[in-house]
Amino acid sequence: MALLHESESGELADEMAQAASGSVGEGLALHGVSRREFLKFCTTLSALLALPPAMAPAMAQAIAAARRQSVIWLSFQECTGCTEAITRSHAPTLENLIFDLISLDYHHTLQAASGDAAEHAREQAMKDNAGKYLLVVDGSIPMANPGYSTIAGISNLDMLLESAKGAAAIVAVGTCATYGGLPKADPNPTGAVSVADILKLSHPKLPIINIPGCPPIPVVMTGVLAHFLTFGRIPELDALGRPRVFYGETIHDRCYRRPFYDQGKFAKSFDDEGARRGWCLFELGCKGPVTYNACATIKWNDGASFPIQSGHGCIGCSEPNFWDAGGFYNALSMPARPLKVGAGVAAAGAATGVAVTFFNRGKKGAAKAAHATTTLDDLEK
Ligand code: FSX
Repeated sequence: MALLHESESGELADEMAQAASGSVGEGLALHGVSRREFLKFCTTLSALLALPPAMAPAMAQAIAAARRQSVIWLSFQECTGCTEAITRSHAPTLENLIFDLISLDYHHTLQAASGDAAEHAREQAMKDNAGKYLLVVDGSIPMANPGYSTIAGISNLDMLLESAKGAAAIVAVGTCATYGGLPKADPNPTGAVSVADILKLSHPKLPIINIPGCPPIPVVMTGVLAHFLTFGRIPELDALGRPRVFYGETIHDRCYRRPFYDQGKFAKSFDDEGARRGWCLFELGCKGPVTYNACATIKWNDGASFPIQSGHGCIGCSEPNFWDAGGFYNALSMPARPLKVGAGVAAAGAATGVAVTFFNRGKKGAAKAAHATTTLDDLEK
């Protein structure tokens, strides 16, 4: 700003104020976004949210008429991977979100302001949008000692409680915020807990959306924010607080290697013939069968790929306690026995694979009906 001529600086300030105070439609016009481009954007968004294509025009109308949603984003004990991930979102992009759809009033990694000015922005946004802002939180909260993690001298716990008071809803992004994640891994030296662990007690009526993943899929984060903006309410959630539209199926349910699993064809090492042929990575530790997430359908980096497509099994990063749930390269134990029987007996192996598939489908079906996580213990039983 200091480099701009005074009149230019005034124009820019006016423009920003207008975009911030007006509707999304006004903001879009200000940025030269055409109606056609905006409709295309809404079509992508409705597909992402699994809405019928006919919803796109209604969605465009709702978004254009809405005011830019105030968002306050707090980061606690985490690695900043969640913020790194959201900067790679492609539908909508983070730029779409920030400049066109939301008013990101506080995010200490992305905002230009620092120190007192940054804290003032948070306080002002809370005051101006009381009862209406979305509070996004990544990272876990240390309960063993408030001094383990502070922002502007305020403990994570105090900042969470204070910022949650006037929020319309909470969005916990990342496995750290949703379940405690890496900081909570055994022996949990900071006494890390999740956002819901605290807010379910202090603000029992406040809606909490959990978006797990270490990090979560970028467009799942932006998609949930866009959903709130379009419909003014949170999406349908499962028993763990996750949006069903993104976490309703396991990675395994939609994995393109699934036919090999069903035929009992498994890679035995990362460089064997099976691996080269793209066979199932189950015996190499893939946690796809017990992991609910959309990696196999939405994928990453503009839909380019996801871990299993690049030759590595799913590590189950969006499931509770995944750091302590066994080694990344240990196969889920249940199907290991019958699969070994199948070695060298191709036909029997295929039949065994099918039987195991049905067994697992039964297990997963039951878990799905209750919408609970299928655990390694479940499969062992
Ligand atoms: Fe945790 Fe996110 Fe993993 Fe990292 O903010 S979910 S350690 S990707 O950064 O919180």
